Amino acid sequence: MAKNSSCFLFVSVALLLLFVGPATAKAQNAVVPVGNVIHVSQQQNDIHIKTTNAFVRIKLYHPGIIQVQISREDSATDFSYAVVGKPDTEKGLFTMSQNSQDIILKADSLTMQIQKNPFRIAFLTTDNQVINEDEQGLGVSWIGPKVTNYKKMQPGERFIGLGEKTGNLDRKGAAYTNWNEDHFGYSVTQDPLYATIPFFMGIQKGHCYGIFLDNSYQTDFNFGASNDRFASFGARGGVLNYYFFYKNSPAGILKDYTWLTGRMPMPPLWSLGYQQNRYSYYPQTEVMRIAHTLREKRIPADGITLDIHYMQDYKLFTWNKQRFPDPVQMNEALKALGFKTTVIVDPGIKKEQGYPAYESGKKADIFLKYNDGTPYTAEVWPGWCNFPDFTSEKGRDWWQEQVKFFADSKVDGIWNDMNEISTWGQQMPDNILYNYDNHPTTNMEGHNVFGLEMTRASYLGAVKHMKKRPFILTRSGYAGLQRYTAIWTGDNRSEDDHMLAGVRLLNSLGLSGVSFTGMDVGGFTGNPSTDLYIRWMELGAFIPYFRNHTTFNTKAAEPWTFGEEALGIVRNYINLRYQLLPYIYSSFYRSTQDGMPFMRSLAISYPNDAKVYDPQFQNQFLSGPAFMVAPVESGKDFLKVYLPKGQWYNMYNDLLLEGDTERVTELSLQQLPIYIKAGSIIPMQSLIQSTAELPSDTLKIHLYKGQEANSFVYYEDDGSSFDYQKGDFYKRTIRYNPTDHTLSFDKVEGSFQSKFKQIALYLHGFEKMNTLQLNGQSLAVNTTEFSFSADNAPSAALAIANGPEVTPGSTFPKSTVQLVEFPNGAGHIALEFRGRG
Ligand code: MIG
Repeated sequence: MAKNSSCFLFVSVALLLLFVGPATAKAQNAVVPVGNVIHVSQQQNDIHIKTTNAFVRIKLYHPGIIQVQISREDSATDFSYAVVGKPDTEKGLFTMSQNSQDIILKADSLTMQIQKNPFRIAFLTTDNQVINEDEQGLGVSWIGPKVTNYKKMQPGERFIGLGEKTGNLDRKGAAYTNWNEDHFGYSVTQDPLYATIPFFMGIQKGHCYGIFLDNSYQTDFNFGASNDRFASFGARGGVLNYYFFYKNSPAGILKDYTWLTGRMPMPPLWSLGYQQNRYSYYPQTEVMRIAHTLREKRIPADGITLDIHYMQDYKLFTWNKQRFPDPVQMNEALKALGFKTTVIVDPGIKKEQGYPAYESGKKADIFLKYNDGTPYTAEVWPGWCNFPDFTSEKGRDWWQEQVKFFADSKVDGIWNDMNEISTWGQQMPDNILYNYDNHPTTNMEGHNVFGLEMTRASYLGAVKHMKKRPFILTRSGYAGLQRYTAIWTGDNRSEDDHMLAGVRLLNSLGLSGVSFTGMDVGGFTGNPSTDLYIRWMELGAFIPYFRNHTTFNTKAAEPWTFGEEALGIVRNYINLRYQLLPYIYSSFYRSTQDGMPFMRSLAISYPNDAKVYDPQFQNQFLSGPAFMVAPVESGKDFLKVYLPKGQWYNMYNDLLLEGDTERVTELSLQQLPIYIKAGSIIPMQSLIQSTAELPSDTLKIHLYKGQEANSFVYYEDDGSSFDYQKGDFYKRTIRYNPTDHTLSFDKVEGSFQSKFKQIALYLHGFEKMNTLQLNGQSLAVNTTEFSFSADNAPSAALAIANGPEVTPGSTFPKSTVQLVEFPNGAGHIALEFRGRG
């Protein structure tokens, strides 16, 4: 059987060559359709189909994930830089039947109907409703090596995701190209930008699906731009290799997409603190001045980043000894102050006789070359450079060894810049060859994965030499980058629409499997107004990677540089972030488990609510499960906010607001509009100045009364080593049950000792209290105030005040607050009830 089919394939290739061969010139211009099905065979979970002009392989990859590969030659491939999930080998994932018109594949959650004449794929629910289908007239076709799949645009269909892409949350009517490029001070409509993630989700009539086109050539997506007929995706070369996901919720699809392309490891705790950047802080005394000023002014911070001026003539793996006479001593001194150092790296290795990195790279033969065997040379900061081929194992190994330089210098983070590759002229020639892990290819296929593979080498080298969790940041990347690195959105401008565009870029990255994302808060080029700076920093406290950065010829942008009022407000929000770290860290833990991003477009929780796509509300997002943030441009007095269905509390005054409403909110510069979802469980800690400092031993749990049961997985570990992978973590689920008024704590999992010995419970929105019990025993209640503001807050701006009235000392209706030992049985548990206030 197998023998017969391969024989058949051989003959058909020969026939194809006979027919197509002589007409090559013409075929270059022609649209070559996929054609009709002429043969079908099944091999375990794979279906092989030969059509008039193509070879198709359909693989039932994993429940809810189907891989489709279509190519002119029989060249299906299992090699991918993005995919790490292995296909299920278990038999019987689906049943196949066919008649003269169709092949029907039935799996647990969906049905594929493959029409034979011409070949068209439709994905259906098990009750035969269309989730997604090939456009009947256009299907799949080639023009030269360029392949495109045209899908029928369904009525009311929306499209979200596609990674680092500008534009609206709903991408309908727009088209995008994936080709990693550097755009200094880009416009808010620029496309493409720095990174490629060819994955999007479609939503129509309550159905939700995902499509990941795993092809690293330039890829092109069209969601009904300049046409009323189709949504298409295609590549400039290679196999049309896509994965179709069906789980009927964005969260379910994200879980499967990150199962396939991998999930982030736990970040080092310090990388979730505030990061102070500038292009560039030097010399050493200036770096120390910044660090000391942050401490003196009581602005919590964990990171200082060194930009290109720390290097000698911009040469990688060197320190400029005039500016930084003793980097080890400086980095140790920073550590003593509670700071970690991140340094920038670029991929270009200066071509200079006697420069060790160049000599050793040349000797190890790791540089990218043209097809005539000479190294590719281009100009970037250090002058004329060669570039490691990160798609070769020896290139990555070489880089990993270079990274030891940073470990030896007591650096904790590596910031991968310019890795699109960006060079002066911004035109990387096509005829540069890549090893592509022994699948030799040209820049046309290698370009988009260069950045990803650079971060892989940086990550592995840092893990190897630093012997703890490193922080890795990148500008460029490809699908799957979350396995190695955080990403930030490059050279934005200090303008209102850039702040909002940045929110959408980060939301879109979150919809594309990347949780650890950031933007230059305050803007990279130009100078923000004081108001814009404040608004952006307020927002920054709620985004995943919180760094302030600006370029060399702008006004300084540290929190104290915009006056006392700005400093007070900004400090307030940074303080809040530090108090929220137990919540933030636990939310990142969730990203490591199921790909749920920390920063969530409202489309994740409310995909079928048209309002969340409305341009006036599309920038609202959830920061973790509890906080809904409504970004505000500078100079506004009022903002219309949309509260999705359910109930929400105003964070500042505990006022309960009914959802499914639009509200006009009066603004004050001190308060970014933030709402807390009813039922939320929010673990917090006392204020610290950096994560190197221990908080008090009380975990403060804020509970917001709700109508629906809710739970929160609390997670803690040492924040820096990999021991958590061996079970050394502290994890427990906290559950709120509004029916019997209980808050309960599941048994602890893991061997780690929590840094908290007691719990203080803060109840929001509860009216009266009769009894308050801990495991059946009555507890005293006090009315200690809790406020989100800390020292030096301007005019109590963030105090939570005006909650519903309760009589101090009164008790709680039929409530049992069940607290199981925390931590691990030891310690006393305090409950505080915030009454009025
Ligand atoms: O050509 O290293 O996006 O954050 O400060 C500019 C200097 C190179 C671009 C990065 C920016 C960084 C800057 N880099």
